[in-house]
Amino acid sequence: MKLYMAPGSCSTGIHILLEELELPFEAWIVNLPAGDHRKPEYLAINPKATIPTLVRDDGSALTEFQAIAWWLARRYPQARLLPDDADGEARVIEVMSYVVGTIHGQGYTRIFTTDGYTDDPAEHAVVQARGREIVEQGFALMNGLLAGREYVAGSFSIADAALFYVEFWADRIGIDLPENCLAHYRRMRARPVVQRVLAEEGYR
Ligand SMILES: N[C@@H](CCC(=O)N[C@@H](CS)C(=O)NCC(=O)O)C(=O)O
Repeated sequence: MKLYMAPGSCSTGIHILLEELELPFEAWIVNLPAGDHRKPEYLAINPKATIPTLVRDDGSALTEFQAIAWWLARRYPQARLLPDDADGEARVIEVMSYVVGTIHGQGYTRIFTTDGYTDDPAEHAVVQARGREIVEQGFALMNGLLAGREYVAGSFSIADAALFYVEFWADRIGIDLPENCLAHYRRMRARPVVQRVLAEEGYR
């Protein structure tokens, strides 16, 4: 398989899952600042111009974090990356969708890609402040959910890989994580696979 990714981006969550599953794959770095994701070669693989993209062994490309994570968990069930019961599985997808769609998609995008929200540089600060507010509200919700639990679903699941990458971004840009999210982040960073993935992506 081939993972189209960028170090330290949301694709880090999928990178973690691939390594947790001990699957062989090729890492293809997409240089986002250089605009490689908008070049015809990449658009031929993923016309949405986003990472992550996972090209499977049959040559088909799968996009969207949640879809890739869910497919990996279902295709390789031995690692038990999803609860067995429908309710537990739905709860994991509920969290993952909120993390990717709201904390990342509505919060961090306002902070990292402010230009996409306004052409007026004078408005940047207010857009970024709103992004930070969305991110902080998101972590407050996740904090409640993690009370008394080591991982989102009790044991490690695909939702933890999603929550990890937004916690990692908080760490990078100085957003304080509430207590249970901080404990979750530290727990994730203590996992050997996460340490290896971050080292491979150039982080300590
Ligand atoms: N909904 C997509 C969003 C992925 C996404 O926003 N990825 C970012 C990197 S973390 C990206 O591709 N940014 C490039 C762009 O949108 O121009 C998913 O779940 O995979």
